[in-house]
Amino acid sequence: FKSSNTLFDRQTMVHLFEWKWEDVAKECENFLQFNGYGAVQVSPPNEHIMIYTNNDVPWWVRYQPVSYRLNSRSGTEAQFQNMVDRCNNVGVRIIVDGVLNHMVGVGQTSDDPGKGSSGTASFDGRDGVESFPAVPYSSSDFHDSLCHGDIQDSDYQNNANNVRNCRLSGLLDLNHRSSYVRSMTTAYLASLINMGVAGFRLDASKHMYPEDLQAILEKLPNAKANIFGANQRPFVVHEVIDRGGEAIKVTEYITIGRYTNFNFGAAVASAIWKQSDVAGLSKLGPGFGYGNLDDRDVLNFIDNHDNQRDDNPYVLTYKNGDQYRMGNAFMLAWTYGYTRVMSSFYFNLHDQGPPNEGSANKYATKSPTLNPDNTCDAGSGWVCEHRWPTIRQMVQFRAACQGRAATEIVTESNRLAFARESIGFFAMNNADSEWNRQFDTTLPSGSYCDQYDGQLQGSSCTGATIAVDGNGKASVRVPPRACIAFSLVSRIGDP
Ligand code: LM2
Ligand code: CA
Repeated sequence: FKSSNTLFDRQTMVHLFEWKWEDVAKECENFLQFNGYGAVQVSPPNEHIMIYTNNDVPWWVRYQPVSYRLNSRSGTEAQFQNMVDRCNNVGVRIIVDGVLNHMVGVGQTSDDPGKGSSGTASFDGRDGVESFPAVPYSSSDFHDSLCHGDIQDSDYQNNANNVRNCRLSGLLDLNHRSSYVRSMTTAYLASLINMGVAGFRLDASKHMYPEDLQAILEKLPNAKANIFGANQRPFVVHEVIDRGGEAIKVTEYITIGRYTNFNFGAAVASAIWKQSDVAGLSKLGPGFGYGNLDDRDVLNFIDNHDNQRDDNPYVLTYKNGDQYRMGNAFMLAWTYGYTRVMSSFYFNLHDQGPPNEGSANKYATKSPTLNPDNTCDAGSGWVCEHRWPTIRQMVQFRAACQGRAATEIVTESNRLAFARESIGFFAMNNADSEWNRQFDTTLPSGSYCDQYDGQLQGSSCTGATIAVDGNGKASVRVPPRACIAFSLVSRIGDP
């Protein structure tokens, strides 16, 4: 379950949070395939509750399944299949956000009565009723007999069973010890694999026993051979938040896939905020602080859809502007793990949903629109970090440098530079003065265009150019609080 199932030269996935299937399909065809992106993590495709509040539909309705039928705010089953096919046709894989831990919340408010019908499915999630005929699940499929209530804050430190058997913020907790629940969840994931998806981001894996997940995952078919080749297991990344000090640890999950490494974004943010030194990021990998396991165990990312919404995020987000660019650039230049780029919509409030077409159109999700420079038009409400010139070029940089070690590591106070052997060179200057020095870039002689703040357009460079001599040496000026990146991809005058 560890292999990303991406093409070899496409080594980053992007989370197109809340995008519609038709828009994802177009993005695969028009942009992702040309910019080194290997896969898209999509929002949960299953039927979910709808809540209308504040002239909006909150984004988190997607995390309250009412059935495993594929009708969601992002589109229908036919549109989902069409997206999978079109993305696979251009070599971009689809990773589904699988919500297996729970169904809906028990519902207490007039906005959220906990029952109703959504898409094609009716449901009644009220406490004790717990009926989901479109799966079907009934009250005996949930954990009420083991725990009838919510996970308490203290459980995270000292009661792993409660974290797995009690309700996560009021959400009805499925019992995956039951062979029936296992068979329903396996069937759901298997149907997606048979539609051509490459794998899963499993929501709330911390809240499910690894042995139950293993039983569910073991029964899955291989990824479709006509797309992925023979005998390929689906890719699985478990969402497990473990930043130390908790009863449940990421090590419990590494035999059944990768885990979401929340320690990575935390380390990068603290370095860029100068709570630590970016020079120390030269050790960011297995053994760096807590929770950074082997290369093949981790999915690394700067922020995700949850922690970007924290009151005072401990990670960098699009709201940090240039610092966010630096963080992503480092992640993509560095050798560690499989990487994921976040792609957001602008928000002020935690619950705010994606850009929508208003009440007359039942708050249907809007499509992103583009500026002439191929970034997303902020007026459409989408941030599209994955299209920011720096980020998209660093994704290409990463793709080009795949398999090459980080060598010639140079550190100074608040500064870090390294080469990706004979393919690329990266320097990050988090100090307040220019970093001007000679480096061994390991690159063939030539003239290179900076991919961090410029880009190669035909044979001209819109940013700084760097001359590498016959010994691979170059004098590089890295502006304060910025990076420089160049690679064979940005060699000027190459055919
Ligand atoms: C996750 N990973 O483990 C998701 O990444 C995260 O986004 C989900 O929370 C969570 N687990 C459950 O899948 C989000 C959101 C919550 C929201 C839930 C369910 O962060 O705020 O909870 O989805 O939609 C909402 C209300 C909450 C209420 C609950 C149940 O915000 O106040 O609790 O529904 O009705 C009474
Ligand atoms: Ca659970």
